[in-house]
Amino acid sequence: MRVALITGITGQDGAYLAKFLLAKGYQVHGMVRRGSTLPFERIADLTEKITLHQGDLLDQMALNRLIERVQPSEVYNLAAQSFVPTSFDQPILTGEVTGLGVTRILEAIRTVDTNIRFYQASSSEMFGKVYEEPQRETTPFWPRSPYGVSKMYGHWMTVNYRESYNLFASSGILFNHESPLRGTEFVTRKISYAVAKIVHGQQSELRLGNLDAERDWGFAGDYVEAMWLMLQADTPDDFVVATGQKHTVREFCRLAFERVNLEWEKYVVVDERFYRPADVNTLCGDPSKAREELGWEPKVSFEQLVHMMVDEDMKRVKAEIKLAEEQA
Ligand code: NDP
Ligand code: GDR
Repeated sequence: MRVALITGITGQDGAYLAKFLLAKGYQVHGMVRRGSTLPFERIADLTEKITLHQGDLLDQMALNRLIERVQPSEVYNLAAQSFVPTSFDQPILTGEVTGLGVTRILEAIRTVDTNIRFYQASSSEMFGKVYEEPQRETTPFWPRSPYGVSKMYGHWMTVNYRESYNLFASSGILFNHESPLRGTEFVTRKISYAVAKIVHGQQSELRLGNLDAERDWGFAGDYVEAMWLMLQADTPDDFVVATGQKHTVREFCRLAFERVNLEWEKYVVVDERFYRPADVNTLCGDPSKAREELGWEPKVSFEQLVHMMVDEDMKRVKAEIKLAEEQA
C-alpha cells in the first residue's frame, strides 16, 4: 500500500489532497501542530480515515522521528506560514517555517530514507515583480514579500537536494488556487463570505485593498491532482501549475456580487490598511509543461469558481444564523 505523509494537512490544500489520496487507495498520514483548541475543521469528515501525528516544521528531531515512524513513500510539504501580509509582520517566523522548514524536512528524508518522493509547495509569489508574461518554469524570480523570499529559498533547496543527493524532489510552482475551504483572510474568500453576510444582513460593507491586482486563480481541487502527478512522473522536476488566465480583484468582486443580484460598487470600500508594503500587481502562469509532461489540465473555470465559493458561503452563513438562533 502506498503511504503518504502530508504536512499542512489542516490547511486548504491539505484537506483536498488527503481526500484525493484516500480515493486513490493511499494510507494517509498528516502532521498537525498542537493547539489549545482543535482547529481541524477542514478535515473533520476524514479523521476516521487518516492518521494524525503531532509535529512542527520548526522541530528537526520531531520531523526525523515522524518520517521514521510513518515510513512514507511520498511526502507532500504543504505546511507554511502562507499569508503574505503576515510575512511582513513576522518575517523571521515566516523564514523559519516557510523557508528553513523545507530544509528540515529534506534533511529528515535524507537521514531516514532517500527513496522517499518529495513534493514542495512552491509559489507564483516567487515571480513577484514579473519579468515576462505568462510566467513559466524558466522565468527569473523577483519575490516581493518575506513570504515570497522564503518560498524561493525552499524552492532552491528542493532543487539542490535533488541535484546533490539524487532525491526524487519535485517543486510545484502553483499559482493562486481557491475553494470554499480557503481561509477567510485571503481576498477571494473574504469577498465570497462577505457577499453571503451582506445578503443575510450580517454585514453592510466590504473593505478591500488593491482592487487592480491581477491573479491567475484556479480551483484547489484541480491543483492537488497536479501535486500527485508530479510524484508519479519518471523523473523529478519543477512545474508551473496555473490556468493561463488572469483577472483583477475588481472582476472577482463583480462576479461574486452579481451571483446574488447585487452591484459590487454599492458595498466595496477601498481601505488603505489592506495595501501591502510591496505588492505583486500581476501574475499569469503558463501551464504548458504540466499539460504536456503530466497530462494535467484545470477543469473548473474562473466563473465556476466564483459561483462555487459564493454558493457555499451562502449555505454556510445560513447555517451559522440557524445555529445562533437555536442557541439563543
Ligand atoms: P493554508 O494556510 O491553508 O495551510 C497552511 C498549513 O500549514 C496549515 O495546515 C497550518 O497548520 C500549517 N502550518 C503552519 N505553520 C506550521 C508549522 N510551523 N509547522 C507545521 N505546520 C504548519 O495554506 P494552503 O493550503 O492554501 O497552501 C498549502 C501550501 O501551498 C502552503 O505552503 C502555501 O504557501 C502554498 N501555496 C499555496 C497557494 C494557494 O493559492 N493556496 C499557491 C502557491 C503555494 P495550522 O492549521 O495549525 O495553522
Ligand atoms: P496572495 O493572495 O497574496 O496572492 O497569496 P491574497 O488573496 O491574500 O491576495 C491577492 C491579491 O489581492 C489583493 N487584495 C487583498 N488581499 C487580501 N488578502 N485582502 C484584501 O482585503 C485585499 N484587497 C486586495 C492583494 O493585495 C493581492 O495583490 C496567495 C497565498 O495563498 C500564498 O500562500 C500563495 O503562495 C499565493 O497566493 C500564490
